Amino acid sequence: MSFSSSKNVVLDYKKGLIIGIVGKNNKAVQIIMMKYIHSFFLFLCAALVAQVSYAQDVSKPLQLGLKPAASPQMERIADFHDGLLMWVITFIVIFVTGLLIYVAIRFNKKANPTPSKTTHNVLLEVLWTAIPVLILIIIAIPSFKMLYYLDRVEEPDMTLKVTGYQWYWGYEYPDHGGISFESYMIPEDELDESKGHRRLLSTDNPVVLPIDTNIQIVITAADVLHAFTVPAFGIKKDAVTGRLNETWVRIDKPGTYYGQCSEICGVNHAYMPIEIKAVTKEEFEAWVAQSKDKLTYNYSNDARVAFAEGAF
Ligand SMILES: [Cu+2]
Repeated sequence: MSFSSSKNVVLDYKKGLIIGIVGKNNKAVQIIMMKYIHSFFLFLCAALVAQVSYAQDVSKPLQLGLKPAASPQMERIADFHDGLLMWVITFIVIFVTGLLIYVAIRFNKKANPTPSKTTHNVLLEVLWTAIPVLILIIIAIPSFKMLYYLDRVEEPDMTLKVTGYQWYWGYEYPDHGGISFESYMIPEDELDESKGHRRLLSTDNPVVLPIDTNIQIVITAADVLHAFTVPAFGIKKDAVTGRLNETWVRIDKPGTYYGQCSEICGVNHAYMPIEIKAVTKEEFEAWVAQSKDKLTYNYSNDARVAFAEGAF
């Protein structure tokens, strides 16, 4: 093998691999395999490049694992999943597979022609009850800790109210002069790539939120069940008519984040995406200032109550 350049090393490696598999004399098969392995290497390189260039919050083809976290909430969820849970399930899969293989070899009809008639073994029964319980307790302790962490924030800096409708989302900013608007998916024939629109994800009125701020999110629905879900934030909460569910987020970095309704809510369930633009605090204040008149309902609170009671 020559070490003159990394390209040569790869080529020699591939040649060696092919000759090793098909033998020295089969030239035609060697050429076909060379092509296959060549495309595989290209694919691998493309996948690596894609990994880097997709820093935006969009799922990519053949993606494995969870989306990159954009909040401490999602970071904790990912750590819990990739850490403790992955170790536990890997150990269980290896142990059970090993046990099955052992039993199939050691106790098949040929190897063990006269099987034992044993039906009870106290120690074994205690163990196979106690060990799973122990594993569940080990998982439950950090799991409950995290559930309480995700549940609510003690002192929120601001509140966003989300309402699910068939089939769009409504947003209100009670701490910012009652800015409120509705957010519809941009239909496919109106997508504008120059504006960075994404099919089934971009909306006409994206939610704008500041980074590094404890944001309380209260969620409800006005007609049927919906669910407000933003994977990069680690949020998935049911939107239920007549109830106000609560969660919170603290966004780490500016960017555009996407989510979708996650509770089947009717024929256009797939067409009510969530688009959140996370901006710096200064940019958020500027957005609030310019949106106050544009995006605030003109009627007063009394009018809203009258409206809700069916006065008009
Ligand atoms: Cu839905």
